[in-house]
Amino acid sequence: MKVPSVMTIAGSDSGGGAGIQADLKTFAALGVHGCSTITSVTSQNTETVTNIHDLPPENIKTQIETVLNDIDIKAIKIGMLHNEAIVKTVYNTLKNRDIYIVLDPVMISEGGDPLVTEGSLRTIKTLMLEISDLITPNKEEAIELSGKEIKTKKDIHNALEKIWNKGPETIVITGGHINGDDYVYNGKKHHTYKGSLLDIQSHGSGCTFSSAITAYIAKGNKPKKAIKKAKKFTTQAIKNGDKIGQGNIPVNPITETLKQSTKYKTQKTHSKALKKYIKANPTNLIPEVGSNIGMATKNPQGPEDIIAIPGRIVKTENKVKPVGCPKYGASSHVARIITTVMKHNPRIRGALNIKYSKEIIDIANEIGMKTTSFKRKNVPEDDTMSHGTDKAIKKHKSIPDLIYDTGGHGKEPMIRILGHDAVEAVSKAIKISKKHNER
Ligand code: PXL
Repeated sequence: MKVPSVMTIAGSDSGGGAGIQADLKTFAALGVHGCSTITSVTSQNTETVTNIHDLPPENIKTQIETVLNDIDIKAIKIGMLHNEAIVKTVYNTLKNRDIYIVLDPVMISEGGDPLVTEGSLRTIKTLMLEISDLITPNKEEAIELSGKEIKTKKDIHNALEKIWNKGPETIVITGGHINGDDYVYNGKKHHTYKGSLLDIQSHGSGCTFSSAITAYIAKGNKPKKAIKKAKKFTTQAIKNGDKIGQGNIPVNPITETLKQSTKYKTQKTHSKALKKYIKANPTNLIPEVGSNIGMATKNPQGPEDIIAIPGRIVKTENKVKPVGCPKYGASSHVARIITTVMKHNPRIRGALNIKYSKEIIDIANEIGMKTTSFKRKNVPEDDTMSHGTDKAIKKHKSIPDLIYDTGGHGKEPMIRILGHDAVEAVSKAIKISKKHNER
């Protein structure tokens, strides 16, 4: 099936945080084909807007028409319309077309710089509201559009109803400048979509939200569903933002998609490792407490980014058997080992624990593996895995192939095999198992 196409009509933010740049990233992350009509080119960074260059209305008209004449655009997002001539051009070009329009009534930048002239604002209030299907004002924009003060929830409802009478079928007053909740009205009922205020001075969240709604509408969602999904998407994009410059934090609409794809790739490698282990059937390596195979994604944020087997791998009737399907966050034990190893070398992302015996350590040394150990009595009991792994690596002065301990009171001795990924760790274990069986 063809991916749906959408268009953004908005300003360029040279700092890459808001405007066209945020819109196209959002479209890409949500799997729609994004077209763009640039209305103005802003000279901007994370702190300030220093210049705005408006494109000629004739050019804006041809950007829109040239795309629409060829591509089946399912929905259009409209953002920054700097002057009155631009508003009128966009209005005239779209008024007789039956395409779903999402309007983000942009007025000032996060840094407080005005992005529209008075003439633009006046015509947005009439012409743009008339042709828009869904609009996404923040609190200040809703006050401007409705001419009503907003202090209480009743005020929000009044403003929504007032704006609704001017044309848009669905209105969301976004909660970023209120309490994090979004307020939605569609002429029938008021809805509140719960959210929480994030303690992040973000840049581009409004653009991302309206673009995400546009993408979800184009993918066939009803407005209310599109708003809900877009809120979730935008919250992630805000949370994933980094301090790129000295000022506000640009949203990052792409990272969540990349994280999911990294998790998928890691899961595939982990699954390959587990299959290899089951096939080799190294029953001689399974400890009393069971084995586990773990692997972290690149750049893990916590145990939730480390995959392992929930009930470990046990030995039954001379077969090794995983107990449960591999899952992210399944083992804090393995997670602590891998997290500690990755602090020393982020490229070593796989680990596996096997049974300890002096003979197994001798075999590993004989076949040229680097081995090292720690003593349980020398590390704090509250987090033996992190402290023990750290101590062993520091003692060895590099990452070994395996780290062992000879046990403690009520604690089975254990070997942890490390590798760049789970497959490499498992391969090392299988080598040891074969040598051990040959004896
Ligand atoms: O976030 C509103 C916005 C929209 N469009 C452009 C912007 C900004 C905010 O800075 O720069 C081009």
